[in-house]
Amino acid sequence: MPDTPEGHADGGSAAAARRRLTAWVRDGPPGPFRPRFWRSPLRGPWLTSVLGLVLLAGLVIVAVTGLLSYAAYNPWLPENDMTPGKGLLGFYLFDWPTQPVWLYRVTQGAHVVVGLTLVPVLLAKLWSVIPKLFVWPPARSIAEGIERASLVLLVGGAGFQFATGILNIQLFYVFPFSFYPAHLYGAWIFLAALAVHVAVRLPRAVRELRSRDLRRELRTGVDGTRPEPRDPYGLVAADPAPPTMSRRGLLAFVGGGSAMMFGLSVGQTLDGPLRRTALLAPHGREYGTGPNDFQVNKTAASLGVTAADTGAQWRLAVVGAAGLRLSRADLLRMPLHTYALPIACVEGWSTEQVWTGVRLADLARLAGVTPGSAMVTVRSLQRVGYFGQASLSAGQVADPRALLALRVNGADLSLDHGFPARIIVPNAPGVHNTKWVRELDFRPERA
Ligand SMILES: Nc1nc2c(c(=O)[nH]1)N[C@H]1C(S)=C(S)[C@@H](COP(=O)(O)O)O[C@H]1N2
Ligand SMILES: [Mo]
Repeated sequence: MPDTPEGHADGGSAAAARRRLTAWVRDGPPGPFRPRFWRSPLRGPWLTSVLGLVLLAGLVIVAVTGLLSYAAYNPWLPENDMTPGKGLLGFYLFDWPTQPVWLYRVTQGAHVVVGLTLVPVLLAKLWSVIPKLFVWPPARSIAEGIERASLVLLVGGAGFQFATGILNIQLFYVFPFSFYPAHLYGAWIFLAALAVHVAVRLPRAVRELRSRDLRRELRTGVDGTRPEPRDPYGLVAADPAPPTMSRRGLLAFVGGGSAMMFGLSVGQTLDGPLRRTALLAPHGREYGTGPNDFQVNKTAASLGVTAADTGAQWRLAVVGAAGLRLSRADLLRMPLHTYALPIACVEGWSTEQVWTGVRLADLARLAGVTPGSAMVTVRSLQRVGYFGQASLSAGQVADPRALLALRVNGADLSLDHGFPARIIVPNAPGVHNTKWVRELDFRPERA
């Protein structure tokens, strides 16, 4: 039968539909499944390799600091790690030290700031390989099918980790699961897929990187921009459009985006005037006044902690071999010590302040336990929300700088910073510096 316009002759529509279907099966459905759909003359293995290697270097920092953060939570202590059935994934390398005091500030600041900085690179990398998402047929062999399925875990895992991380630092808990275990499981899935991807592609990426001279690319404008030579992987466009941008322009655009993310968030890890540059820092404006004028994570009001709970009636319950109740005046009569220590939040921001209070080790002795062998579970007055309790290791309790702080920068703690008393432990994640402490429950560690 001669070709007829679709649906003109009786019976022709069925034949045309069949032909269309045959063409779909052979060449893929129309649109992005057809190679000629993708026309950017910049796509190619060299560009993908440049973006991939930059991304890899950054992801190594994000992954290492992320796993360190897991260790920093002292996940083996009660109350600290609620991940169900974590098994081997709950692995950490060492007990988190109290020394140097700035370590978590640096590692967690790097985790968040580098993660944000990588967002433009990740998007550009995905853009550079997006034609591969639509490759037709979906798999020519079982091996290829498995390889492509592993990319679902890689891309999905990256998307999940970046999305949950960014939503969490915005305190925007829209996901229907708890951040901490989800980000931990997601990390292992993503890292496993990434390890496979790197093992398979790294040699190729390094080879491709040598195929063009970066300095030369950075000197080439739009006029001199030509597509990369056709590649066996199908990244280079089959029918490239004339360039509207050079590779230099693309790299500058991505690099500029990353520089902007870095520049507008790194200030949240610094004290002093540069802190005000952190326009992307989500908690930028919730400060106190006077000596208490520094970042507040959750306000007392938002957690239902009232001035009445924390007034003259307040007593600290100290539980151990002995049990006792102390008023704030009792605590102020004990030996007081002053140290400059940072609060370093898992959300990336950090700040150093000067804290005055009673040593946890002295309170342990009052409770009849020996510092160095006892951990403590700290419980707060708060009635709603998370982080109302946390456990500190025996090593943390024994550090002379680990305080039940009563004052900050020479003034009484403000209600938002944890009045009447809060925990400050050197090098601990901010979330373990429990505010509005109600009870210190000392017990032998690993009993
Ligand atoms: N009771 C209680 N303590 C808490 C929190 C909380 O939500 N409730 N937030 C923690 C977190 S996540 C951090 S980073 C620090 C922040 O202390 P700040 O608000 O005084 O800066 O407090 C910690 N102590
Ligand atoms: Mo935090």
